Amino acid sequence: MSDSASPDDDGDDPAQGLRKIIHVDMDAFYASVEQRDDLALRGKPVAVGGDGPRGVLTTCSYEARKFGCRSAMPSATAKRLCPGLIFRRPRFDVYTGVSRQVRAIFFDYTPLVEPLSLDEAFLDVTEDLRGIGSATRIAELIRKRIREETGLTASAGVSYNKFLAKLASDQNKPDGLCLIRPGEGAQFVAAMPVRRFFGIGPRGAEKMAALGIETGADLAAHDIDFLRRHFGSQADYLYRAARGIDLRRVKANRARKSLGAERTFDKDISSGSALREVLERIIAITWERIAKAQAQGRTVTLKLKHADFTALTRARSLARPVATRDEFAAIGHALLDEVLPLAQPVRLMGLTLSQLDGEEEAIPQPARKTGQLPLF
Ligand code: TTP
Ligand code: MG
Repeated sequence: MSDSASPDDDGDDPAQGLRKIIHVDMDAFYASVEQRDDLALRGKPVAVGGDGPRGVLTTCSYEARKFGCRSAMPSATAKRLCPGLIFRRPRFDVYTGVSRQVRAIFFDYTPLVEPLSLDEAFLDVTEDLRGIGSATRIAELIRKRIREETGLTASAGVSYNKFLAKLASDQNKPDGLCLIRPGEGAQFVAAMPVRRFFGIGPRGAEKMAALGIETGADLAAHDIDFLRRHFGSQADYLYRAARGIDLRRVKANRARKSLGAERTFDKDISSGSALREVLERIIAITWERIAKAQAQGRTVTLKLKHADFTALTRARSLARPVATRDEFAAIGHALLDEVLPLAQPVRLMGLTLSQLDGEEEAIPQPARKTGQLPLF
């Protein structure tokens, strides 16, 4: 679900032409959990999300995808495409539990695990903990254990870098595995539509299409100057990606950047008192998450989205972490007071705590072997 995130290039490993990387991604994650837990949903088109007028699908089962239903689609559109679509509310606590179970399985094979979201992660198994040696074999073992221990299916991509492993995990979904061997990357990428590249969102893909770039081969036909002119800081990443090269390391234990919650209203709100009431509920939810994660953060950010989707944010930072729920709530309300009265009604409000400290925990990197061809 993180395809819109811009991949950062920091921390390149210069020796990392060839690693053994697995990308694991659960199939129709939220919807599969709902089907697992309710027999009546098995084999049926299922959507997870609100079915109200403002609802959108977080995801839907593969049965629903046959009708054209997709993640992030308005529920009204999905119902039109698939009149028999069954809606379920998301149960994040259950998904988080499954995510923990799956991560525990990963850690049996390598400490180098980089989660991208609840349902996907990169694993560097160049030197796996069990001495198995074959990344493909490890991927199959992991998929089998996920099936046995959670009752759910996952797809895996195996390759020599992150970019290719992620493309590969999508290739044979659901319940599939795909291996891109050393030497096969450039060819695999050449045929691939650029919209499937990690870091290229729908808008990026549109921009490329306007430049006549539809596939990896089209992208590879342009030199670095052209890419810099049109894609700025993404140019180096794209230049390499088009050639199946990716130097980014798997970053274990990436520190969480923020914790928060937001609400989209059924009807736009413009009254200050109504907003204060909603803010109270958001504070309660956010603080519960903060307490559970034992997170400490110094910056509180309030976000409002207007009916026309323009956003308004206000932030306040302390010199030390926010200490108590009361302090957190007071800052939240002070930020809201700053933007009242509203110039136009809002459809969404969110509150986050960021600048989190105390979550980093160094994991030693394995010794790097250079010049050695990995066994896939
Ligand atoms: P994805 O891995 O993108 O999707 P998926 O697991 O549902 O389906 P696939 O088989 O194609 O991998 O996202 C994982 C979960 O994240 C998904 O089940 C629901 C959630 N999600 C959202 O809440 N909003 C979104 O826009 C997307 C894409 C996902
Ligand atoms: Mg998934």
